[in-house]
Amino acid sequence: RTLTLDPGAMLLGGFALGVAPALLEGVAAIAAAAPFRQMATPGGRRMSVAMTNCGAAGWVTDAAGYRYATADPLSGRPWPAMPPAFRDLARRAATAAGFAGFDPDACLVNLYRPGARMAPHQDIDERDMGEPIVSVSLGLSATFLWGGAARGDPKRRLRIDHGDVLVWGGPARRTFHGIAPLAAGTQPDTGETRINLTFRRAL
Ligand code: MD3
Ligand code: FE
Repeated sequence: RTLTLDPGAMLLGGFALGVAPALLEGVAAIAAAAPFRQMATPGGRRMSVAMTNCGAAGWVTDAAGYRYATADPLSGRPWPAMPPAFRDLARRAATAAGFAGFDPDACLVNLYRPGARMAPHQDIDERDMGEPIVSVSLGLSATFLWGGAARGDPKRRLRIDHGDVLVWGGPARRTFHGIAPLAAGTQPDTGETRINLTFRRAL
């Protein structure tokens, strides 16, 4: 199913199903070089989602704030390169959603275990907000929450499943969004976890 959630926001149901095994192999290789870690918010709280990155830049948070960094703070080394299968999928999804020409330089990899959540927020650390964001869901299903351009706007709930891709751009780019606490379960490809790949043009 392909569904327009809002102008500029599209759900491409199952778009990544065929390449999911290749994406998960990529995640394993990335995590071997740059392990998943639970980063601290600027306010000093540990995030429930464990994160790593691949690409020229990676999203990080610590006491100094939210930002993109070209090196992994844990190792001081550059983030692992973005696997070609990641970039290809992101570009095909962006094109299918009307954003031809997207070329991500950052992929944030989010690992959710049962109970992990992401509080509603905007993604505004990227330099050019004219570029879309492509998000790929793998493993356990989750409840995606999305509101509007203001924090207080009512939230809608959408179940997102293994292989689903969401693309946000244009007028939807500043939408507040989050993930409800992950329900426990088991999924053949990812076990007791959900993995989300979020492709951005950061620099
Ligand atoms: C709407 N990740 O990493 S993906 C994030 O499933 C993030 O891990 C969630 O929000 C996850 O920042 C949600 C869907 C998503 C991603 C980016 C967006 C929705 C978005 C950017 C703008 C508007
Ligand atoms: Fe986000």
